[in-house]
Amino acid sequence: MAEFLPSMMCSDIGNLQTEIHSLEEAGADRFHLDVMDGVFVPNFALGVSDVAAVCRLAQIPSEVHLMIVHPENYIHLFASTGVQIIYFHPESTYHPTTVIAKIKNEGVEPGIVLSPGVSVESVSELLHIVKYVMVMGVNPGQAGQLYLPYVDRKIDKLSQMKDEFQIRIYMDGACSEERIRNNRKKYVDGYVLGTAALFNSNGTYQEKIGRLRIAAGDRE
Ligand code: S6P
Ligand code: MG
Repeated sequence: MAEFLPSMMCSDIGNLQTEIHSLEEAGADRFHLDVMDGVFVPNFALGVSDVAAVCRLAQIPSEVHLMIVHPENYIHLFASTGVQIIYFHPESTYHPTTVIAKIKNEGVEPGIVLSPGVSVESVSELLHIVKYVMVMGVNPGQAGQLYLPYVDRKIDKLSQMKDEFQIRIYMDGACSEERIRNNRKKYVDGYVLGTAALFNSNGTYQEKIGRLRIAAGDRE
């Protein structure tokens, strides 16, 4: 069954508790929490206290997506919030394997995020030591962007490596109902849901996630 990961930077953050509750009722699997520093990407999103608040209020697990330079300096800070997975971009640090080791030492699952311009080949050594691989369908930094179709090739390539490396593949950015339906035959384990499928449109979260389950082939 595909996992659905609402991107909370797209939610109504002023009503966080209600949003969390409605999304959990609708069957969300994990909350996706974007952290931006204005340097690695030209934007700001959630901060440490927001991440901690979601972890405190939620029944389901959360994951943090660090879009910051030198993530190695902040692993302890984010691990202390209670997140289950810490994702970072390998190109945001000189030593990605040190970041992975730091995350593991905190008892948290490490994950890597591949921006559209980052190849599978350039992170192949890391695939031996992480299980969670997030492929971005847009450049990091903004919600509401158009999907970059050349990313399909990366999904196909990673899918072929899935058994060998025992990885789980996720997609972040422009994950629409149509994209989820088209990916049925691929090996994608889950989708970050932002404005393309879940937020800023009419209908309840229950209805929308229900439709996405059908699109993913998990429900008739
Ligand atoms: C983007 C960020 C994402 C977005 C989400 C937006 O830098 O990492 O997690 O919040 O993907 O989704 P959408 O459907 O608006 O592209
Ligand atoms: Mg993200």
